[in-house]
Amino acid sequence: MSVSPDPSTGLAVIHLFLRPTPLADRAEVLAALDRAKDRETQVVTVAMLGHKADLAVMGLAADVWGLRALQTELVAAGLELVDSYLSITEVSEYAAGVPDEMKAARLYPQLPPDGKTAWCFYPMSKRRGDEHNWFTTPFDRRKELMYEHGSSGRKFAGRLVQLITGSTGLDDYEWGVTLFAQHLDDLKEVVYTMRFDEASAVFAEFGPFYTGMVAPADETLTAIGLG
Ligand code: 76R
Repeated sequence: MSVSPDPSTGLAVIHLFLRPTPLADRAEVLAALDRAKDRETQVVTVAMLGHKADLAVMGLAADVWGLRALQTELVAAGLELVDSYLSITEVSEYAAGVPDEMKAARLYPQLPPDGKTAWCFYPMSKRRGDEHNWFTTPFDRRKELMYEHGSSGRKFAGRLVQLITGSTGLDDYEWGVTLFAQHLDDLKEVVYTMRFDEASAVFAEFGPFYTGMVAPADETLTAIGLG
């Protein structure tokens, strides 16, 4: 195998959105997921709601070829890949001063969190318009805005786990946002609340939203008709 272009720190994260074809084979899908776990890839399976996809598989790994193998084996098992997103874990430049423990949790998250089965994913960027341009805004001002953002996020402590992964140069938006909560309305409330924070109200641009329920792989496959 060629030298792997693994992230120098943290994990690569692939969100795969899939749909069973008539050739889909439940045992092969389960075997592909088990093999990924054997390669130390963290795998989260989600039964999706709505037409965008039936199944989401999140893979997190230090080893990028391992993520490629996961994708290859799921497609070989008869799943059609209808969308995807690639990003990597990161410590935000505005969180440089946080304790090492918190940095480690951002770079090496343990997923999925217990009891939080309401799941959504969306990609987002910060605006680069003539009037409002995040990237021409001075660092200290951006830091203030992110501080406001963090304070508003902390009001959801215990109700929500967020994974913000960087994708500038890797995929179409600048970040992937993956949220885990107990109830669907927790997802709605946090996103709605943040819309009023200046960092989101003035600067955020959002891609499509994907929503579903986190469940063990066998339960997820049964739910999407791959019994
Ligand atoms: O890492 C930290 O917890 C430190 C504070 C913090 C940073 C630096 C933080 C806290 N976030 C940070 C960075 Mn966040 N976050 C989002 C979204 O829908 C929207 O409007 C935005 C999507 C949510 C829901 C969310 C939740 N955050 C970022 C960045 C990177 C910016 C950069 O580096 O330029 C983005 C794009 C982003 C977006 N954030 C929190 C939350 C929550 C709930 C918290 C509080 C976490 C806690 O302290 O428990």
